[in-house]
Formats: sequence, C-alpha cells, structure tokens
Amino acid sequence: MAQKFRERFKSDPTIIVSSPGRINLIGEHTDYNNGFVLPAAIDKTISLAVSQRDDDQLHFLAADFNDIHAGTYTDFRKSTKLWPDYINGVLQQLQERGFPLTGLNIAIGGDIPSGAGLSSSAALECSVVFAVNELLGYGLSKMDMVRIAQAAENHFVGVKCGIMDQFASMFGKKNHAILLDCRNLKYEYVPFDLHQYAILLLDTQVKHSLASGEYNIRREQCEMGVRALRKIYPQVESLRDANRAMIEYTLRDMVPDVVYNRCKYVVEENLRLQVGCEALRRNDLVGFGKKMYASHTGLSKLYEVSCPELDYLVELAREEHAIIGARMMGGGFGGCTINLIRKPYINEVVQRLGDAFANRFGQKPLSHICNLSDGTHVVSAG
Ligand code: GAF
Repeated sequence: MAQKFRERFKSDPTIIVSSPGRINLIGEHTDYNNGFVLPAAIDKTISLAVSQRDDDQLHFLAADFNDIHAGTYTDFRKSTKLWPDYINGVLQQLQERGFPLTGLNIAIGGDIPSGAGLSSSAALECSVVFAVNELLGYGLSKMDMVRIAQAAENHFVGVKCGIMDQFASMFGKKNHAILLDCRNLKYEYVPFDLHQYAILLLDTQVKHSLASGEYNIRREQCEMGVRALRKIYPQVESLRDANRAMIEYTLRDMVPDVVYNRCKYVVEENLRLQVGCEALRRNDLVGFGKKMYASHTGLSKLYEVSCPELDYLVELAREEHAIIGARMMGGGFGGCTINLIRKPYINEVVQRLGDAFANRFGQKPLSHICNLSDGTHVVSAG
C-alpha cells in the first residue's frame, strides 16, 4: 500500500492501518434487536494509508481499481452512492462531533471480497476512523470509534445497520470469536479452537441489491412486534426482552403473520446462540454446527433474508458428512455461506458442491478458507 500511495501522492504515507472483514458464527439480525452476536475478525483486510495535506482537499485512491476521487469537505457533504461514502461518512461524523479535520491523502486496498457479506464497508469505516484518530491525535477509544463508524453507515450511507460489523472489525482477536451483548456492548472473547475443522466461506457471488431496503423493513417489522408486546408487557424494550411464550401466546394474535415470524426468529436465534456458546465451551463443535443449520432454517423460512443460491448451498452442505454446520451469513439476499468443515475433505467437498451449484446456477461459488484474526491496528507509522 505504501508503494501505491507513493506512486500517486509522490510522498510517503504517515500511517498505514489494517482493518479486517468479519464472519459471524451465529446470531444473525439480532444486533439491532439488542440481542447477542458471535462474530470474529478474519484474515481478509482493508489496508489504508494516509497523510495530511497542506490544503483542505480530500484525495482518495482505491489502489486495486486505480479509481480516484478528489474534492473538498463541502463537495463530499452528500452521499454519492460510491465507495468514497464510507470515508466521507466517517469524516462527517468526526466533524459533527467537533473534531478538527485537515486535508487528507488516502489510499486503500485489500482482499475482502466486496458484496460477499464479509463487511468490507465496516472494515473501511473502521480503518478511516482509526487512522485519522492516530494521525490527528484525538485520543478516541476503540468503543468511540466503533460508534462513529456505525453512525457513518446509519446516517451517511443510509443503512440502518446494527453494531456487529464495526465492532468485530475493530475488536477482533486472533483465534477468538467475540460474544457481544448488543444491549450494553459488554463482550467476551470466546476461544474458537477449530482442531481438525476449518471455516470455509462459499460466496454465491449474488450481490445483495435488495439488501438495504429489505434490511430496513426487517427492522421496522421487529419494532412493530415490540410495540405490540409492550401493550401487554411494558418491560419489553426490545425483542431481546421477549421470550417464546410471549411470542406464541400473545404476539401471534396481535400482529400479521409476517411480523410474528420475524419476532419468533429473533427470539429463537438469541436462544440458539446461548446454547451454541455452551457447546463451544464444552469444545463440542458438532453441537455448535447443528445450531448453525437451525439458524439458517430460521433465516430462510421465518426471517426470509436468504435466496435460492444460499439455500441450495446449505442444502448441499447438509448432505456432506464433512460439513458439521452451515448457514447464510450477514444481512442476506446473497453473499456467502459459512461452513464448518473437516480439513482433510476441503478440496473434494468444494469440488462437489461447486459442480452441483454450477449445474443449477451456471457458475461455481468462490471459496475462501479464513482464520480468525486481530482487529483494526496500525501496521506502520512514520
Ligand atoms: C449486516 C449489518 F450490518 C449488521 O449490523 C447485522 O445486522 C447483519 O447484517 C445481520 O446479522 O451485516
């Protein structure tokens, strides 16, 4: 990245930071319901090199595409629906909080497949806030920076995402998952010892064009469920506070089926995550894998955020003895499945699944093995 930066800006970057993508083992669409999630940072990252400029210009280079955007803070006040939004969204959040800003040269690159549900956008947001904080010495904590990165996505990019992706990218820890309580942001690192297993991501390459609109609709449906429950149970602040009995015996008769289904899924997913974590603590990866399959069923049938390509990959995975758990991952409507697979069988299984998938959908999914890694950090500072 230093080299690309030098070629473009004819000077050295002051800081280079690395910010990872994330996987989520279980706990999908629970973060914005104040529930639990179990993500981890992975060894696919965004690399961001930055230095201050003498003027008030912002110059951004996406090194992998040689795509350049330049302008002033005023030029970049509104969303362009292009990748610089993730940078400008963060800068705007910093400005709104009163942090002094300067002109910047920024070069980015990396190997997180975009649109695959691995949170390349959260990684970019985290890398920007982290690098600028280092460069301009704001003294922000990682928790502050997670909130700023999320606010950029919510208010500038316009996706009302929860906090999971930014949190995982910022706080990741090598060989650990993060058990995060999204209500109070208390978290615990859970050792994720894979033994003879590996994490295999299968990318359908379906880009989630529906995703942001449908995502916001899911949020509204959950809120509708909470409003209904609150009439009977005033203590219910979010679906996190609801239990199965409330959903089955109260909510069912109060809201349309679609809202009931969404809420039922969220309550069950939080429970699945708890039981799944117990299995992990016992080193029972097979037990954990079963919860992953159940999570997929809920996401597909009740929450309806899957798609035929994801469903087919999970259906194929269920027939493979070497895969002990699989599910769609992230917001949905495309992107990846996450699979826990016995290492010696990776090649033959990827081949078999790939052929079957290509027979039905015309092209093979991309496959990635990923390892759990550290969160956003400085790589070099001048
Ligand atoms: C996306 C969002 F950004 C996350 O906050 C989370 O809600 C996820 O979808 C679904 O679990 O990645």
